[in-house]
Amino acid sequence: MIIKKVIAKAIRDSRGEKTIKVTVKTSRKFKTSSPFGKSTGKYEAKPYSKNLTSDISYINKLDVDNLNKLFQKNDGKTIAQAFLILQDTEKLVKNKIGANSLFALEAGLLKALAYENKKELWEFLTSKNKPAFPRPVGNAIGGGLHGEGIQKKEPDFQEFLFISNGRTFSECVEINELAYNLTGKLLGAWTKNDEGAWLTGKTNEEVLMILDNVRQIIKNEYKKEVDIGVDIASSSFYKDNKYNYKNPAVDLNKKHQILYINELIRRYKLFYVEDPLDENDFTGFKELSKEIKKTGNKCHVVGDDLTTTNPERLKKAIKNKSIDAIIVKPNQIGSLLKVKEVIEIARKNRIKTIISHRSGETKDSTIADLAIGFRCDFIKTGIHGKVRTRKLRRLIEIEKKLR
Ligand code: 2PG
Ligand code: MG
Repeated sequence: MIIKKVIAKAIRDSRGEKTIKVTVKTSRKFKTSSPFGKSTGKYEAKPYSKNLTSDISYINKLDVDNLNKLFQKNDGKTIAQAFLILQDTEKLVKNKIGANSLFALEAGLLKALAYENKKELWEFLTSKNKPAFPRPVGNAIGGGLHGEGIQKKEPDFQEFLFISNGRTFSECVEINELAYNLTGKLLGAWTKNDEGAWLTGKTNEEVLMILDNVRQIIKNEYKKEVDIGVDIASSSFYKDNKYNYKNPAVDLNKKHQILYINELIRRYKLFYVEDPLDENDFTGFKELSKEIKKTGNKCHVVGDDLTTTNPERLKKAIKNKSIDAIIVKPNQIGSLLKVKEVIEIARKNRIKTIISHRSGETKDSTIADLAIGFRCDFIKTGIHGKVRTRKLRRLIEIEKKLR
């Protein structure tokens, strides 16, 4: 494979913020753009080395001969070889670019290598494994930092999620859409946030009651199955050792936060809680996990800001028995080698993986290919809006190809 050029430029994400797009040019062009988060975890890698402009200028000045030398010793015919190329690329650009840029560059290189091998990215990554489809985790209602509901009131939890269970991926997507539309009607909602999630002034519990209702309707009238989850994103309202709820106003200490979340899990049969405690509180996550088991409920305790797609933080979470599922956002860490490592460590330790979009998204659908290629258990994205559904459509396209 011969790289003719690598081009980086700034584009706008779905929130109008600037982010990076990288094009790797061989006999064809392979494009990848990075998303951008709003509620970023404290332990995420820096998106850019200095800033977006300096990363763009570094990539545009990259001497492609140095990259092409890597292909002389290694033709990237297997996925193991391709990852060795990424390893050498990382040495080459070390400390010169941040996580957003590194992800876009590495994904571009992998897509080009896949093409050289006459494969699409998901196929190349899947290698000899039988492709498995993730379950979609769909964002239906926004609150917290993703809020701005009626009269500037919103539920304190950042996301209310539907996780459908169907025979095929396409059916899962249909069930989530149905749940989303029913929710909009029952909420009487007419506005959405930038993830396409409904906005409301209702409290967490009022919302959960509606979602419970939607689940019942789907079960009784449509004979389909959907689970409910929440992304509490609790670090965004944790201050001075308290969880500062606004709607309604109440401060909870760690012990009461654990009791409160456990009670919500019991009352609304929650299947999934993401970041229920602060991003530094590995033991708090563990205590909640224990409480859930004690009450005999089953609910995934998911790390996002806690783990930030970082192998070392995941190992710490495993040691502390903090979580049984992890969010994987490639641009939280940048390196696809580390993304792969995180997923492998998770799988070895029976931790479910949820590859995820960011609040600021682009039309890029690389995470859909990665979901199949890395055999993720779930994919989290929005249910409504082009930049969200593109990821879902890509998976439906792959499903059709495999039929
Ligand atoms: C999250 C994400 C995705 P952000 O917390 O899971 O909605 O938000 O991209 O703002 O970090
Ligand atoms: Mg999150």
